[in-house]
Amino acid sequence: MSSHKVALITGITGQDGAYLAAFLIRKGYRVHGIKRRASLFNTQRIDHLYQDPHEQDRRFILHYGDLTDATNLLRIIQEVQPDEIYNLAAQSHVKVSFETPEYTANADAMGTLRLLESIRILGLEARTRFYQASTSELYGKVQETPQTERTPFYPRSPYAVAKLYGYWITVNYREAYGIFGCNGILFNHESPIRGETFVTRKITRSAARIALGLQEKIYLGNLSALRDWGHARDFTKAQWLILQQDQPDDYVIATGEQHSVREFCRKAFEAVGIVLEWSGTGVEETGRIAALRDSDLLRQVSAHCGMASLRPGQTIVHVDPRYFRPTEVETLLGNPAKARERLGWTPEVTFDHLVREMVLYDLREAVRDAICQRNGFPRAASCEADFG
Ligand code: NDP
Ligand code: GDR
Repeated sequence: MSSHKVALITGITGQDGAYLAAFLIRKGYRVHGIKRRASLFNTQRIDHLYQDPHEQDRRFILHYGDLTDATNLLRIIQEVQPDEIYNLAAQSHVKVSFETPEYTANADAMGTLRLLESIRILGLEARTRFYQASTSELYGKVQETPQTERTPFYPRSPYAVAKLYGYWITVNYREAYGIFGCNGILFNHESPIRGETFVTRKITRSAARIALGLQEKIYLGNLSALRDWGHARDFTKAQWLILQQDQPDDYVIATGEQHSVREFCRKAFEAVGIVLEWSGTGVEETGRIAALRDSDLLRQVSAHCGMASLRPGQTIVHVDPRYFRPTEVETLLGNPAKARERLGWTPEVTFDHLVREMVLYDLREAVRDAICQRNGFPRAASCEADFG
């Protein structure tokens, strides 16, 4: 009989899945993860944790699966007999949820139900604790600021509406069947491995690529949106703490600090020595280079690669309405007092540190791209390429 606690993580190939898996392995867990079949490798974020299936006593095991496939989830849970399930899998992009609302509901809402039902059908109510990745998007059109566990919800996207179902079905299964089910209401959290189409990573990646001359400009949507941004490393630790309590409960996880997209942009470009000035409003708003300064981050990578020839006055940030949402969440700010008091949780990474860590990572990526490009090695193989 193994002494390791067993965790099952859905969404293990995502940002949070990768941080949480590494954290749980360090804590001595045996970690099982569910990944989707994809036509290209989708395990880049967890490759460092991979263990060959032929190794004895593995602590990291992957299973093919999908939140839209009930029998598959039931079989995996029966096989794994987890002490803890972390339901992190989701179609997690708010803007994309307007384009794929039915799929988003199937994965994000029904997927949660399928996992809870599996626990019940298998008679694991007393054994398996369940974490649901709930979100500050539930507050949507906010009814009070800052938001707490008692603030009313008002979801503003198909994603948020699907997550509202996930939230309540978790509460309902806790009350109806005594399942140790908990919601972490997490505000935005980012990292160097954040998906490239979320606004923070889109900005840090562009700042790095513009500084190295790989890209000319960036197009963004609503620059005035306000978010409470933390670091995924801090936030995944909170997910674990939530399941270690004596009683199941729901917690807001946030930093309690708010910044605009415009401000995130300003900080990220400053980190690569580009001082931005804004002019115009709405779709006419632009960000121009006001000045170029020395940047310690750029100096760290400049030995490997040339820089862009940028000049003050150049416009590098534009607004493109294609990135606007049909219904927007303008402002989010969390109050993490309950998590601080009950879980002893406080975020460690500051906003400035988060931005710099992301920019440094993207600078290194951009250097690699630049070296490959300048030496005639494209990063991605193309069926159009002439390999002759
Ligand atoms: P990501 O988008 O980085 O990861 C989502 C994960 O879910 C990926 O592993 C993805 O697989 C997987 N997935 C998507 N659809 C399915 C499906 N149908 N079946 C199985 N797996 C699926 O999200 P994050 O790591 O940032 O977020 C984790 C969770 O927390 C999500 O539920 C998100 O909605 C929620 N959340 C996130 C916040 C944030 O700021 N990051 C804040 C609050 C909540 P693949 O790699 O194959 O695409
Ligand atoms: P969000 O994150 O919608 O809060 O959901 P995202 O980074 O996509 O948007 C944050 C804010 O920035 C504005 N924005 C842009 N967003 C994107 N993606 N691209 C742009 O070009 C752009 N320009 C401006 C958006 O309008 C928005 O106001 C994230 C996801 O991780 C969810 O899964 C999670 O539940 C919530 O955070 C909390």
